[in-house]
Amino acid sequence: MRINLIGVPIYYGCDREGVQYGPKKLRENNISDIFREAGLNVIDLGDIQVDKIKNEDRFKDDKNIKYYSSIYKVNNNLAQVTYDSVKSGNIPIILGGDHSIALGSISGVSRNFKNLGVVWVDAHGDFNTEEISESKNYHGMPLASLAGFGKKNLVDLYYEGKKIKEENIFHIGARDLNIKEEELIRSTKVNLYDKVMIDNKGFDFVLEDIVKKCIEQKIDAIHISLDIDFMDKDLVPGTGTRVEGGYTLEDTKHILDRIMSTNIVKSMDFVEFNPIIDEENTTLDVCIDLLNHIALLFSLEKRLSNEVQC
Ligand code: 5AB
Ligand code: MN
Ligand code: MN
Ligand code: MN
Repeated sequence: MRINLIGVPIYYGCDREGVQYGPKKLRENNISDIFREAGLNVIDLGDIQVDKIKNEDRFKDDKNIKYYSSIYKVNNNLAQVTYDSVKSGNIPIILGGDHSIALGSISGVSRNFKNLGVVWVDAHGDFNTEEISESKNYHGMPLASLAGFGKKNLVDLYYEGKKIKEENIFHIGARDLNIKEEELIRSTKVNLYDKVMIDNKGFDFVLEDIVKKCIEQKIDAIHISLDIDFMDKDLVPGTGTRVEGGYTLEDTKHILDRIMSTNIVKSMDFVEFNPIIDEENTTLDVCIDLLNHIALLFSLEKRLSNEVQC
């Protein structure tokens, strides 16, 4: 088992410059070494190419999705890379970039795992379609495409058909949903653990419910899509769409601990880190801390699987 790092330096999904420098900033801070020092084999596959598009051309190819063609192409290429990675038994960790990249990462992974589960950790639903989106920014839409809603070409990206069953989606942390987006997501079988529920029932209830459903539904692999704006706005100044009332670094680690203890987490997105709006590296430090924790959890998993083989 190897970790494959894949950078996707794109800001077209959020239409705000800076988030494209996330992968570079993390590499400057030795992200590969973090995994290597945890005892893991790691190969950095470099960046997916993102062509330069002028701001004034953002609506040229689709009146309802900014930078549509570029988002399509980058995600289609990314899907091939994540598919190849998981097919070879490796674990791709996709570094955004904005959250638009989850369309490609999950499309690729889902081609290999036929009953994939997705744990989406985020302050936002990312469940708008292009018709109901107010901003027309695609980073607020990828989960809807993956579940089969909205523009057909995006639903059919990489291979035909929706990529994840509604009931295999576990969304944790929503506290800023658009009205129509909320109507849409609540009309589906998506498991929505929003702020009201988390604050009432606690994280342990939520996490045990997810693990129980993964077993009942015979989910064969889990992809975690981690948007750092899940955390409170004061903890992550270096992200574009901050929301108050959010969660702590420890809460985030707690989620990772429980979900990764299933030993079926096979891929992950790490998105929405924008180094140019960061304040005194506050967000960078949080990201590095989280990535250290993720590396530790994968190394524990590797050790356990070696023991089982012996
Ligand atoms: B993120 C908003 N719902 O559609 C929209 O950061 C925000 O990937 C989307 O979760 C935030 O523009 C997308 C208002
Ligand atoms: Mn998001
Ligand atoms: Mn978000
Ligand atoms: Mn965001």
